[in-house]
Amino acid sequence: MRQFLLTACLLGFLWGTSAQITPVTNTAFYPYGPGTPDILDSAADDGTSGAVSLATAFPFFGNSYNDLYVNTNGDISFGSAVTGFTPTPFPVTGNRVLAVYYTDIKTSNGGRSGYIYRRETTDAAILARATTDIQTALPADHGSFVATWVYIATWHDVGIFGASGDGHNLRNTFQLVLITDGCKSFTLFNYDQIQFLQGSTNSGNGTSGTGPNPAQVGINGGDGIHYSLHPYSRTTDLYTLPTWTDPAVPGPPGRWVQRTDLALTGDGPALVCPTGFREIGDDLCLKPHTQPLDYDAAIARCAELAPDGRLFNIRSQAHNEMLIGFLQRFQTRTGRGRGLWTGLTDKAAEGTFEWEDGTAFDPEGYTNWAEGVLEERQGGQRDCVFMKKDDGWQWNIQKCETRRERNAFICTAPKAPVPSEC
Ligand SMILES: *[C@@H]1O[C@H](CO)[C@@H](O)[C@H](O)[C@H]1NC(C)=O
Ligand SMILES: [Ca+2]
Ligand SMILES: [Ca+2]
Repeated sequence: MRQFLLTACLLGFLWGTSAQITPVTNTAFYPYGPGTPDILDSAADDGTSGAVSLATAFPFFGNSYNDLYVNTNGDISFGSAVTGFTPTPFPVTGNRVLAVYYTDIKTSNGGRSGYIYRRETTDAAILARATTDIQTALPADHGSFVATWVYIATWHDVGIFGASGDGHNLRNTFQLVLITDGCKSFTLFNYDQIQFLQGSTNSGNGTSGTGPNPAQVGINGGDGIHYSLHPYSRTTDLYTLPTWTDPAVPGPPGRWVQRTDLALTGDGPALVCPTGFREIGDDLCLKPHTQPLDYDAAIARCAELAPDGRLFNIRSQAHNEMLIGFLQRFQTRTGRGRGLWTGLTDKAAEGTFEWEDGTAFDPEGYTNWAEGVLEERQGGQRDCVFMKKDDGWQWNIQKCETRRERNAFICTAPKAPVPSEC
């Protein structure tokens, strides 16, 4: 909230640049403040660093950002500043935000009530430390991770908006460390001192720093779906963050480690057909298989070619027409006028046809039986339906596993995300 008093502005001017601070010694914290190349932001309420250009793009929930915003109210955001002061529970649509301690913070009470320091770094000692921290915290999945870029933002001794009386003395110190190798990304949330839960906005008490809407601690992907919350977020347990140890992740007390590059839907990666499959229409991925195989071998071959690969079931007029051009060339290459498995069979129960993909066969729906086939040929061991050009692509029935009558076939598989290079 912006409530500037003339005296506060004057004091800010007089004190703003001269104050010295002593950084904390908590082992979770990366070096910050005096003695480092940190930038110190101006005292503010609901302020922001503005867009900070990054030397290395930071991967965040399926996107990658060339700049970030360090905001007064305990957060770093991507795409735009997030300077609101109300901790609406995640997931929230739009805000792409790392909420290390998101509440109505104000660093301009009485001139200075806190310091926000920030820097990006590729300092060798910091990179080595970040590498060790991630490898130690997540050895099974990221035991060979090597950090190439780090960003450190520290809220040192920050106070609350609407402080009154003893509320002026309530101060929090916490830090956000962003780590990437240009592909994966991680964040460390570090806490040294938590003395308030919220400012006086959102029904809070500016004397006690308490109220019904404590700070939010978490990560919001921005699509309204993907997010993660610290278990203490928006609870009075926030006071114990400096001594909290994640039971699942090794690390010093007062640290929460999260991976942050994972893709999400909406802004997620494009879906493509598996390698070797052609996209037909908008959604179908097909791979013609000209080497003839018996029916079961054809099914097995499709399963090998791609995750969830299966025999394409030619079960509609639309599919049939769509495939005509495709089948034309195909037929020439298979030679000897061989047919093509359609995926329809009655081998499980004589006379009851079903599609290989589990779809029910509707005898009243689309069929393309050659004349007399059902009456003459479906009995005995003839269970598998095929079609071929010589017969005008009409359906015929033959044995499923006769060596001399193997058929060509078409495999299909669902689209999948472009394989990650991480
Ligand atoms: C705010 O907190 C102070 C200190 O705990 C307390 O004395 C005061 O009654 C509280 N005010 C309200 C409106 O609850
Ligand atoms: Ca504020
Ligand atoms: Ca049969």
